[in-house]
Amino acid sequence: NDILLVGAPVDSGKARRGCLMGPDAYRTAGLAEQLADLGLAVRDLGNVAPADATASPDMPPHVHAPAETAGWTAALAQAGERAAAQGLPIFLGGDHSLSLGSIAGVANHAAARGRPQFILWLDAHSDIHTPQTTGSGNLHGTPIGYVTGRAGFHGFPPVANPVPQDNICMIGLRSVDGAEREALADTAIRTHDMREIDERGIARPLAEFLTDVERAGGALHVSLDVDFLDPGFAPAVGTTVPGGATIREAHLVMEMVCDSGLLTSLDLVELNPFLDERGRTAQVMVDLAASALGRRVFDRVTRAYN
Ligand code: DIR
Ligand code: MN
Ligand code: MN
Ligand code: MN
Repeated sequence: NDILLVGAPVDSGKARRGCLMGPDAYRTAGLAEQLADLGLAVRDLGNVAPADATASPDMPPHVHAPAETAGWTAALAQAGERAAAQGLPIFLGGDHSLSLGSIAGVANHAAARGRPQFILWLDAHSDIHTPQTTGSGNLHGTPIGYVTGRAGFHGFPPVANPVPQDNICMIGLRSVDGAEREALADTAIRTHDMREIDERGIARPLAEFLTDVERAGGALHVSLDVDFLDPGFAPAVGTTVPGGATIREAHLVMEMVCDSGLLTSLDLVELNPFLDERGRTAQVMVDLAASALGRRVFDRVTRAYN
C-alpha cells in the first residue's frame, strides 16, 4: 500500500498564524525518508491549494475566515478522496480545520467501497462545535461537528457521507467547553478524558475501539492533533493544554493502530513550527507517524491491541 503525503498548509482555522509552515517542517524533519526506511513506497503529492469560495451571509459574523476554510474543505475533500483510492494518505497540516476536508474526502472513498468510516480523534479538544456554537469563532474547533453532519456550515460543501457518531473515539480530552459538553452528551461518540487514561491506562479504551472497527470491516482515519501530547514534549502548538499524553503513551497508541492493520488515513495537525525549538515537535510527530506505519524495536508475535 503506497503512502501518499498530501500537504495541507491550512492556516485559516484560527487567528494565530504559523500552521502554514507545517507541511514543510514535516518534509524537513524527514518524514518521507523515515517511512521509506521502513520499506514503504512513499509519494509526496505536494501541497493542495484552496478552491475559490465566498462566505455565506448566514455565517455568524464572529467566525474567522469562513470563505478560506470552505475553499480548503472543498479542495481537500477532493484531494483526499482521490489519494485514498491510490493508497494511504497522510495529510500534513495545517491547522485542524483541514480535517473538515480530509475526513469528508476519505469517507466518500470508504462509502464507495461499502466500508463504514471510523475516526480515532487524538486531541486535547473535542472539536465538535458548529459555526453557531463556537465561542472563539475558530473553525479548527469544528471538524467533528462538520463530518458528523451537524447543521450550520453555510457556504461549505454538503457532507455526502457523514460519519456515524458510533464510529468515533476521542482520546486525550482535557479542554471541553460547555457547548461541546452538551453536544457530546447527546451523541454516541466515545470520549476518553485524561482522567480515564490515568485510571485505566491508554491501551484498554483503544483496544475496545479497534476491536469494533475490525468487526465492522471499517476504514480507520486517525487525526493526531499536536496538543494530544503534553506541551512538555510538544510545545509547537497554539493551544497547549497541560496534562497531555506522554511520548510513551502516544507511541503505544500508534503501534497498536499499526498492529491492528486497520489504518487507512492519517492527519498530522496543528503543528506551528514558528513556536518550536529546532524542529523538535515536528520530529516527535514524524516519529509517531513512523510508529503508526511499522517502526518497532522488536517484532511481537501477538497483536498488541488484543
Ligand atoms: C477551541 C479550539 N476549543 C475553540 N480547539 C482546538 O476555539 O473552540 N482544537 N484547539 O484542537
Ligand atoms: Mn484539534
Ligand atoms: Mn487540540
Ligand atoms: Mn472550544
